Parts: sequence; structure tokens; C-alpha cells
Amino acid sequence: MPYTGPTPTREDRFSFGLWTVGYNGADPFGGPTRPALDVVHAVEKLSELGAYGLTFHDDDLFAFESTDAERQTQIDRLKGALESTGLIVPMVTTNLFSAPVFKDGGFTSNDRQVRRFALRKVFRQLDLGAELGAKTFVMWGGREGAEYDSAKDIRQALERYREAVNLLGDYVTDKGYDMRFAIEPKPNEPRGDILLPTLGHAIAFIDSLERPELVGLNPEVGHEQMAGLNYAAGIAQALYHDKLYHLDLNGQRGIKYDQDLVFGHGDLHNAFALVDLLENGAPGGGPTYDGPRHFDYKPSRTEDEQGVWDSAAANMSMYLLLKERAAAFRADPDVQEALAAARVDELSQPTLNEGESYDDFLADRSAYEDFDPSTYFGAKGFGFVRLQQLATEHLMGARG
Ligand SMILES: [Mn+2]
Repeated sequence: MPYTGPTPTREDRFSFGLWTVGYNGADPFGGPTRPALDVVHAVEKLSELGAYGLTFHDDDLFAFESTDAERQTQIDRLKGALESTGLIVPMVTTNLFSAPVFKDGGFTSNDRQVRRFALRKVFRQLDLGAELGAKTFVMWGGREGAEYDSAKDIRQALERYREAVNLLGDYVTDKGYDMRFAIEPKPNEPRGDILLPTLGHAIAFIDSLERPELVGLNPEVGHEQMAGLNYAAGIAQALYHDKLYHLDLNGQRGIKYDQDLVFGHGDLHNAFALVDLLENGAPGGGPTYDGPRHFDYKPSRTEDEQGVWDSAAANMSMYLLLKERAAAFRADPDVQEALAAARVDELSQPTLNEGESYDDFLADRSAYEDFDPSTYFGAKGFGFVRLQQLATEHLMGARG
């Protein structure tokens, strides 16, 4: 039977990391199963499939320690491909994790010379990102961490992290670059424990910076789920703090190694809730997300090149299918009725009356003295399960 779902267009703003479709299948237990992917071919294929953007680490485009000439050749080849396809580069990032020199991290290596080198590598990629029109600079500090508690002074590591991000903020401000930073938390892998392991840790860190307005989050589905956390709920809090500067969509099945599956191929319920939130905002009102829908997944090691492009297309289809189902969910009168019965909207009502002082509040006997918590609900429940079943029925195409 043919696929009858939606197909992506540029307006959907789907972007892919060059390292995603370019993943050659190497893992800690085995070598590559696919040949290297050329950047021009990647741009052409992604454009053909309906994506609008390509993102990359410096080392994805030109090998670490390339000569200036080799680097420029690859930049020119990328520019040519962008020009002929109309694809853009909405985000860039720096690889501070693959080269052996970064074995103890970049910004937070115990070795000061490595920290200085790491910063220079980032400055260089900032310049390139600005030249290509990237609006977001992602910072995933995969090697910023430790395996052994006595080997890393966390307080000083955070000081060095802060020093680095403050310096980068000064640089883009002085250069006039129209670019913001997005920190990507991850609890572990490759380090035993990574600094800024969750969205909450990162938000607190951002508040300590000299230019907090320049720095937000790049939450990844799998990274939060590796920590057992609810991704859609994390995104809701990122939106609440106005810190959702970018995001990484993929799939993960529970607390295990970073799987980087196709978006929706992990926790489908949470993916549904996520797309509903990004597209429609919270039920009680609130911002939606208008940035790139960026996929940071890995085509499984078992796949051939056709499998790479099929999986890239699958990410976009999953998003668009969920978007359709979420719109139907919101428009369903039964859902509206169930939301009202569950009193989801009552949470938007302030707990105190307008102008009510704590003296007024303490004088209100109905709030405490005359309130009987043991009989208040009687036998009545909230009906949250019914709401979840309605969401699931929409998700499975059984309604509308
Ligand atoms: Mn990942």
C-alpha cells in the first residue's frame, strides 16, 4: 500500500546534521559499515527529500588538522551546493570531543593549553558560522566531564565553562554576529558523567553568565530520556524560561546508551505530546516553537545508503504525521470536553484572588478551617486516563 501521509516542504524547516546522514556505522564494537558521505551529495539528497537546512561540526566538513587550503576547498564545495539547492545552514557547532587532544574535554580539560586550543577552534567555527548565516551555535560538551570524582574539581570546571561561554559571548557581540548559543545537555556518554547533564542544570548555569540572553538550550530527545526524564515536559519548561533556542529530535528507548533512533521510533506518546506542544502551544496558552526542526539521529548501522535516505525521510514523515494527529486531537470536541472535565485550564487561574493579601487569605475560612480535605473530592476523579486514551486514539488514527 502506498504512503498517503504528508510530505515535507521547505516551510516545515527540517534540518539535519551532516554527521547524521553521514554516520558511517562505526560504534565502540565495530568499524564502519558504510562509506564516507560527501557533503555535496548530502546537501543534494536532503534538498530532494524536502529538508531546508544542513548543520555541521567543523570536523564534519573538513578533517581535523586540515590545511587552510583543504579547509577552504570544502567550504567552497559546501557553498556551491547550498547555492545550487537553496538549502541554508541554520546552525553550526564545534567538535571538541573526537580528537585525542580532547580526551579530558575542551573548555574544561584539566590541561590549560588544551582549553586555549579548544577556544580558538570554536572562534574559528563561529567565524565560519557567521559567514554562512547560521543563527545558532550549539555547544554539546560530550567530553566535558569525568569518570572519577577525585579527578575533576567540578566547581573549577564550571568556572572554566563559564569563562569560555562569557568570552564567546563577548566575541559575537563585538563582531556583531547575529548568533545565539544553545547548550545541549546529556547525562553521560562518552564521559561517565558529563557537566550540565540535564536541562535544569543548564538553565541554572545560563543564569550565572554575563550575557544570559545570548545563551539558551538545545534539548535532545534521547539525552533527556537517557536520564529517565520526560522530554516534552523539559521542552515546556525551556519554553517557559524563553530558552528554547534550538532542538534535536530523535528516538530513544529507555535508559540505555544513546540510540539516536529516528524521531518517534522511541517513545511515541511523548513524541506526540512534544509535537502538539511545539505546534499548538500548551493547552492553557503559551508560546510555540518557530525555529528549525533539527534531526540529530543516526541511520542504524544495519542500513545501506538507501536506508540512510529512507531513515532521513522517516524523521520528517514522523514529525508531519504527528503534527496532523495533534491538530485533530486539539480540534476534537470530545477532547475539549475531556480537557475541561480534567480541569486542565483551571491551572491557569492564579491561586490567590487579584489583590488578595496574605491577611485576606488567612481570614478566608473556606480555604482551611471550613475545608474538609477528607470529603472534598468524594468519589470523583480527574479523568486524566480518559484524556490519555483520547490522545492515543488520535495517535493511532482511530478518530476523526
Ligand atoms: Mn544523541
